[in-house]
Amino acid sequence: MTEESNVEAPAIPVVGLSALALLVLGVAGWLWAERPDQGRTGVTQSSAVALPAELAGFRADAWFLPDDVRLGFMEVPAGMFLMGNDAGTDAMAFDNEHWSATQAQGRLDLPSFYIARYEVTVAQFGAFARDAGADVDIETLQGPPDHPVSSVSWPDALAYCRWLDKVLRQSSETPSELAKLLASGWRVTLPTEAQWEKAARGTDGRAFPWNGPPSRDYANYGGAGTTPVGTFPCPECPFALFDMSGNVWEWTRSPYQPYPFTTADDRDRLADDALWVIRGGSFSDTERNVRAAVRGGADPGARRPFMGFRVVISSD
Ligand SMILES: [Ca+2]
Ligand SMILES: [Ca+2]
Repeated sequence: MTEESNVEAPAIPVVGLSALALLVLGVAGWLWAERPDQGRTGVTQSSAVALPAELAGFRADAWFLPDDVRLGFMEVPAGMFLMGNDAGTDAMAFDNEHWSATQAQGRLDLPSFYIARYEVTVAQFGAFARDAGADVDIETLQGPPDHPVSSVSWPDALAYCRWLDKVLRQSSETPSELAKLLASGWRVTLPTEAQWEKAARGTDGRAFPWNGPPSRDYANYGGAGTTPVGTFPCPECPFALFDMSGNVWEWTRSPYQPYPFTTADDRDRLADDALWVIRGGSFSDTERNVRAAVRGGADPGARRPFMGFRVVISSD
């Protein structure tokens, strides 16, 4: 992890990623830098994590995952989707969404995967911190239990994924469908940015998950803080997912690299100071930044009140 903490969306003249000072850098994109430890007031000892006795819609006996047959994991079937945008397909597109010299959008064929219906919540992350004995940033668990967890770094998010992977493999509470996947080599991890974008926009190339103009009826953006996950019903959204737009930005496991997207170059072209892709915008962003194709990049050590994550169960 580097000393500096950058959050960057190259070529995106973003406003509203937070109230913190942003530096607009034009072609190079914007970023701001500060040391990740600045402003931190300490850590919460894992033994001191307070968890609710119960939480409506979630299972206190199953790590506060959603109370449904697959613990909130929604299947995204295998197949093609349209990734990326340019001004020809979306007037609000940023340069870093453009696919290639000849194509505005790419057609990418992904194997099936499962993605969490909600962002990871404060209660879920608290269950991890207590069970795994992880001492976490004091900001992380201060929100209400059904809000998205935030102020989590990229390693924090991956540690949660590894823990959830372990407990799902070990527990009799794990739905058989998920247990079979895990037994056959699938794993709990962060989505790639391609998985994330397919889950957000489905297969028809839409700009917003709800396939219409910007609307605060469907997502928490342009506001002042997080809302409980699932606050904004979106029956029009693909795969019955919530908060793919807004609430908190979501970490992915993709390093920030130019399109066309491929995982083949993730390691070969990984820079020492690589940024990792964050997706979806947050409560403090404008409508332009909560489009399904928006790509931000963040230093892996960045912990911000507008950045969280959700998990996938993936075969790769
Ligand atoms: Ca989100
Ligand atoms: Ca790549």
